[in-house]
Amino acid sequence: MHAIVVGGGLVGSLEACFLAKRGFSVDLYEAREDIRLLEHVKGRSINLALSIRGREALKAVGLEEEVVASGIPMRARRIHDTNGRLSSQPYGTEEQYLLSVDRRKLNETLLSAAESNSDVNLHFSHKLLKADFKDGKAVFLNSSEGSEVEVTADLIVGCDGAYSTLRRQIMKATRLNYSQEYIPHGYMELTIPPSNDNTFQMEQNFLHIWPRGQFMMIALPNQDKSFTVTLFMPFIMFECIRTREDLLKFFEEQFRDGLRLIGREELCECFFSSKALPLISIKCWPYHVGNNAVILGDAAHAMVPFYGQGMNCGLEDCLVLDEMLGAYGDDLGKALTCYSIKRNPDVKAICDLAMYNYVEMRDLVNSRWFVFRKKIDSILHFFMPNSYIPLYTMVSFTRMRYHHVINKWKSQSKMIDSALIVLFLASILAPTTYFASRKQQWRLW
Ligand code: FAD
Ligand code: EGO
Repeated sequence: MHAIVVGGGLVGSLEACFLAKRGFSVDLYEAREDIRLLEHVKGRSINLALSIRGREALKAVGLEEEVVASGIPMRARRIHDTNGRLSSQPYGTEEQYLLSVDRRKLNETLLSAAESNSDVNLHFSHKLLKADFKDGKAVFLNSSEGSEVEVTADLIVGCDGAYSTLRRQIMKATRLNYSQEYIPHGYMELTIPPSNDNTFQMEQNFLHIWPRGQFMMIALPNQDKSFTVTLFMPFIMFECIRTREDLLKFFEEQFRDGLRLIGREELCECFFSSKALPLISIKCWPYHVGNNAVILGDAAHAMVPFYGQGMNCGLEDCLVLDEMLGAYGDDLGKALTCYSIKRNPDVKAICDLAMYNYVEMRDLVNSRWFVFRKKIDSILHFFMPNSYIPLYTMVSFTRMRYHHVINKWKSQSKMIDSALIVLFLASILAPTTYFASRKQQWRLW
């Protein structure tokens, strides 16, 4: 059988590997040039946090080891307060850590792995224009030659990101439910360079977080000993920072240690030469049409990045689709229907959790609260290792289905609430009954 994969990003290139393994002959079409041949790649986020779900998907195509070897483990969060004081909390046990991976490097690894299959052909500079699902036809614009190419296939898989063209085509063909939401925050990437003697300027095996309520900053380590810093802030605040003085004053007050590490000159240079990028959350349903097309990754579910799960979820999508193709063999229609039905509650759950985390982190007034909340979590987990598992742990370090995570989290919260009520009542009633019984005794006496 012949499959077309639209998009050669993280999810598209992994999906090509999966389909080749299932015996499909695969043609992958990517709108950009081959990033492996480019000096400079423009676009989003330089590094990403890879966790268990993404790793399991990579493992299934034999790439886990290679990717893990080039990533940097982040074993704990390190919280920076406004005075530059630090506090850290481990993510869990020895095996529970995030990996900071380079987006470009991971994408290159996946493309090369896909290409190494004799039945996979990669076509760069080919942009999907439209698709016709009646006869499984897709039309691409070859931007290097300015010509249009028409291709037919048994299966079209859309991995063309949040602004997916294939999704728009599916919308015209079927009753696709769709909703999107831009949040008030945007993000901007900055860099903490390596020190003069070429070492990391902060400790490397941490996810560094500067929680400040309305805005926040994080930093993930890179292999070249730099850190990529991401500042999340409402667009209106970005717009309020107009001059060097505004910017330096803001950083001086909020991120003094960060400012020193980034460098004043470099900060101003970078801040004023880039613009804040938007964050969008997208949900839709179903993910397939008929028996020949389906969307995966951001094309099916863009989420806000406040859980570090977008890519992990997209890679897990490939794993779930592969499971369905395995179970229903040649009946593509059934495999795609079952994929949509099985994946929907989980996709909805992680989009909601990501949005919930955004609201939660935004409303935490400062870093003290952040640390406090994480302490409570770890204390409860220490005393009830099986019945209380922190939400973050379930999402990032287990492959529990996302919608089961929400259910367990809700029942845990209920349990904690009841325990608190019992404690509260006991603390009122116990002394009262005690004194009441003493009074009784006294009367008898
Ligand atoms: P994309 O990476 O967007 O790839 C889509 C590809 O399709 C692109 O190569 C594009 O050129 C191509 N394309 C688009 N249109 C067409 C067309 N018409 N024809 C042909 N090709 C086309 N996730 C994590 O798991 N951990 C993190 O730490 C994390 N951090 C993030 C931080 C930020 C600031 C942001 C914005 C996101 C973050 N994510 C993270 C999410 C992650 O980046 C995405 O979920 C992931 O990149 C989705 O991969 P994708 O392949 O579905 O889409
Ligand atoms: C109370 C305290 C409630 C992404 C803390 C909720 C997210 C949330 C964006 C971190 C880690 C990978 C990330 C933690 C919370 C990536 C992440 C977390 C950010 C921002 C991120 C944690 C890229 C939320 N994981 N996380 O527990 O360390 O806690 F800070 Cl802005």
